[in-house]
Amino acid sequence: MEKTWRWFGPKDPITLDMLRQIGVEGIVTALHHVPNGEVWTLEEITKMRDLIESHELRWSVVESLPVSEEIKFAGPRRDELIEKYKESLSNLGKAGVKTICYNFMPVLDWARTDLEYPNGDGTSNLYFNRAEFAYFDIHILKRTGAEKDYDAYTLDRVDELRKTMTPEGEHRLVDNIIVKTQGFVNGNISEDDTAPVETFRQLLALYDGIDKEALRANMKYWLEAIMPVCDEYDINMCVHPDDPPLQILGLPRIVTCDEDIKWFLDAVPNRHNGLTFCAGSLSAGAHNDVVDLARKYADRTHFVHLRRCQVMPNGDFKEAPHLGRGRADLVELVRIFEKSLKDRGMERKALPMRVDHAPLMLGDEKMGYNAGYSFHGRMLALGQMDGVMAVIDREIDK
Ligand code: DNO
Repeated sequence: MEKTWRWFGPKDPITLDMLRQIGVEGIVTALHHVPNGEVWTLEEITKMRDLIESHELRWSVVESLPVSEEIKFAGPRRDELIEKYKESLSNLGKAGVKTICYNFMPVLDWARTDLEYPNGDGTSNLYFNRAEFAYFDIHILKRTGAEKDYDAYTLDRVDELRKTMTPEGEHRLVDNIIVKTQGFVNGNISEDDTAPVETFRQLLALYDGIDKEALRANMKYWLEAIMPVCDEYDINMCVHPDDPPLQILGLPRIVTCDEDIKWFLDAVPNRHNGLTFCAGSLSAGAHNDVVDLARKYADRTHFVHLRRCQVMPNGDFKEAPHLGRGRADLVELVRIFEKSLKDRGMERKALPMRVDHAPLMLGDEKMGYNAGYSFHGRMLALGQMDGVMAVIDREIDK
């Protein structure tokens, strides 16, 4: 696989020159300054591509070209926004950037409650505490009927939490769940939103009456509309699984498991309609056998995120070090993807892979990086995955 790295553009303190030094081959980025729903012009795309290429790297993947909420919930501006999306796609195609990651999660791009959960060795990772998330839902968001979505054990934990929760604790939860994790991914809420909870409630209301079937129909409608452009420019679309792959906040989620993946691939049976195999997100669902999913869907996978989660008996999950304890066997996944490329007569570099979230370590915590995107932690993980790939490639080529 091609070794890529998520880079947040010219303002990223981790520079392209630094990335070349650590063996990165391709860049994963987006035009983060273009507001969600606006067209990515050929001029802006070319500027970014040329900047990357001037450092002898290539722009391998767009992560993400965001799908506007109105496309997801089928609002009145849906067709207009789809036309804009198609224009952005054809501009990317003209510039030769042909792997596009996106997600179809309503409102919330991804969810964590703790961004610096101590690992006990001086490093920290991202963490999802189910009880804290339920507390946010029930006592901060005050979503009608929220209690019904949690089991008795989690509700007991919420009651315990309530006894010790402080205003600062509540603020931290809001910040982690809907501000810090969302702002930098072109989310709906930005760091300077003065009333994020209220904005968030309004966003959730947009999905009143949209169930799983309706969201699936909207995804199919959207995919069918954009496939002709993808065919014309040979663009591979790859949806990111829902993170975590669970139903949350009463919202429908439709990329969570084997049946969901099969559904969207079959609904639009075009090889340009594919998957971002995010091992981390999939492994956060105890129902997913991640290795089995990789075997099944390797040939429709256009982009790989290597990461693994450890799921606790109480429903919490923790992001584990890449070669540490976790539910996705990353060595086996590398073997499956490398072998699939070989079996299909494809170049090893034809499939971009990036290490995903990694620990904060060795001073990362002071750098203000976007949540999950440390430098030292990711560099270590990339070195580990690079080593795994080298061994697997030798094994496969024997
Ligand atoms: C978080 C990421 C997501 C991902 C998008 C893809 O770290 O995994 O924000 O980039 O969901 O559209």
